[in-house]
Amino acid sequence: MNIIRRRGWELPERAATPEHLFFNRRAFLAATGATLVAPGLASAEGAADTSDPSAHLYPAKRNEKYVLDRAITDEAINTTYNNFYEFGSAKTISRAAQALKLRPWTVKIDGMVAKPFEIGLDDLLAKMPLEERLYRHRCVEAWSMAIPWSGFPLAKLVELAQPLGSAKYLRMETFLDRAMAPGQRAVWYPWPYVEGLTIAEATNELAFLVTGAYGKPVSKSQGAPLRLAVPWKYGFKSIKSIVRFNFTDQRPNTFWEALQASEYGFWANVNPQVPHPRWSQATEELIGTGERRPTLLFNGYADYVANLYQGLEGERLWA
Ligand SMILES: Nc1nc2c(c(=O)[nH]1)N[C@H]1C(S)=C(S)[C@@H](COP(=O)(O)O)O[C@H]1N2
Ligand SMILES: [Mo]
Repeated sequence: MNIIRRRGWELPERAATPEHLFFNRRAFLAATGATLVAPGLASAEGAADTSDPSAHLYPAKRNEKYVLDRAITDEAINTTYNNFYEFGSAKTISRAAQALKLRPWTVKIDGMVAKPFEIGLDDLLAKMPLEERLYRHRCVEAWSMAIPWSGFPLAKLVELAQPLGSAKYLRMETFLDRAMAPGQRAVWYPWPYVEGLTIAEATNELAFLVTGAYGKPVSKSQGAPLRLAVPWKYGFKSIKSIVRFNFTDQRPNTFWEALQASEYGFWANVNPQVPHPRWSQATEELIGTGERRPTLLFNGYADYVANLYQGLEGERLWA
């Protein structure tokens, strides 16, 4: 991949191993195509879409409870160094992601709930208490960022959904639109992107539905207009551009697990002592800084979430 010109914050191959290494040749083709972007374009694309009908909701008031041990990642980096396979398997999808159409955006809530319903994103936003939280974000590829997300607790959506006592899991789904998202034409992936949590995880106070970032509506490349942030888990659990919340008693077969179960499991909690089958998770690169740091158990959120896994020691909790 020597022909790719990297920006300063991008990692050499030896430091980050993408989820898609399994499909390395295709990834290589996508990556080389994606670098044909004029320099300077990318940062402009990270800017807020002023036509967004939710723009007036931001900035939301910061909840000071969630503190960082590191600097916030530059917005220009966070909005242009992404994993969003719907728009390509390279990190440089921010330009392609501008094709994402954000309105109308309807969210379906169904399965084991009192009464299934659909709700428009702006109606949902009007019901939810928006706040800003500073969260760490740790990708399974051994890099991390720190982000000022805005949004609301996933627990508030669960409350709105009124799940039945029989529901054990929350299954979440990204849009499916092959015309809009060229990555979804790649038939070797199990589209649409699916993720899942137990109800206990989904109602933990840390589980957050993101609608904004950096004091404005969340950017397309970050998974607008509605994405998850579960910061104690590897980044692939934090599903982007969600259109469906399905309550079920069956453990969801998630996107990465369906592709490569031996490497990406359902639980995917961050643990520096449990290596990925192909690389160590002991340290991480803080994207944009050149710094490497020891990775923290549960990405530093053990006080909030360790109790969720008591009695589940027999499960593959860490990868
Ligand atoms: N729908 C969807 N959600 C997704 C992904 C994706 O490809 N498609 N990638 C995941 C991975 S691997 C990571 S690390 C984070 C990346 O979020 P970011 O681009 O905002 O850093 O999104 C996750 N959610
Ligand atoms: Mo990731």
